[in-house]
Amino acid sequence: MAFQLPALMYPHNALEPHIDALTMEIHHGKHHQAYINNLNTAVAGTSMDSMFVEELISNIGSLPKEKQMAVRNNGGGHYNHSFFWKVLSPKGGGQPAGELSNAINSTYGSFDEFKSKFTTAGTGRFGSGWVWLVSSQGKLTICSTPNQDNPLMYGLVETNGIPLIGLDVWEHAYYLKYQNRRPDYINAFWNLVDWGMANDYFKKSN
Ligand code: MN3
Repeated sequence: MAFQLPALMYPHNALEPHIDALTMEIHHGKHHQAYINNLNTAVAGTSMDSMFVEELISNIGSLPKEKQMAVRNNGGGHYNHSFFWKVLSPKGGGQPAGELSNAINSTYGSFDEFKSKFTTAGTGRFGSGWVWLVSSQGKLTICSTPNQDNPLMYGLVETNGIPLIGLDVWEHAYYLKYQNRRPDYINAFWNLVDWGMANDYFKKSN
């Protein structure tokens, strides 16, 4: 069974004005689809094509050597974008509640301080990559990964754990609306974060 593009749970224009409809259309329909096409080409005719993408990218070291880079880049791209579409919500924004709110406050002092550290990690990522809030047995960490790497890639990245939120800071994620102004894009992102989902992931990670 080949990997398939997941449908968005909202229309392309639902995240306006923070993320514009054309960016969503191209990002989901072209960029994400391209990672899936390349992943399918890489795993065609192998047992990898019946695995869950999470399973694939968590075990890259055990895959055939000649497939590892293609799975890292394209399996990573597929997982990261599938996750990202769920982090974003037209009803998002505000602040986390419940256990996650308590954990953010005790780890970072306040929600504003957390936002500031996450923003710094995003603006500081040189070139293309992602910034994440990760839980490892309830311990929160902000980390950033290059290219399509992510915290599930055991053995390949510095910080491992369960992603609670993730932000794509590749230029293709924001260039049409924000051009070179990555900090403005990150600032707008806070209006879209689905903290309810992040809190659910956090509870499952403990
Ligand atoms: Mn992207």
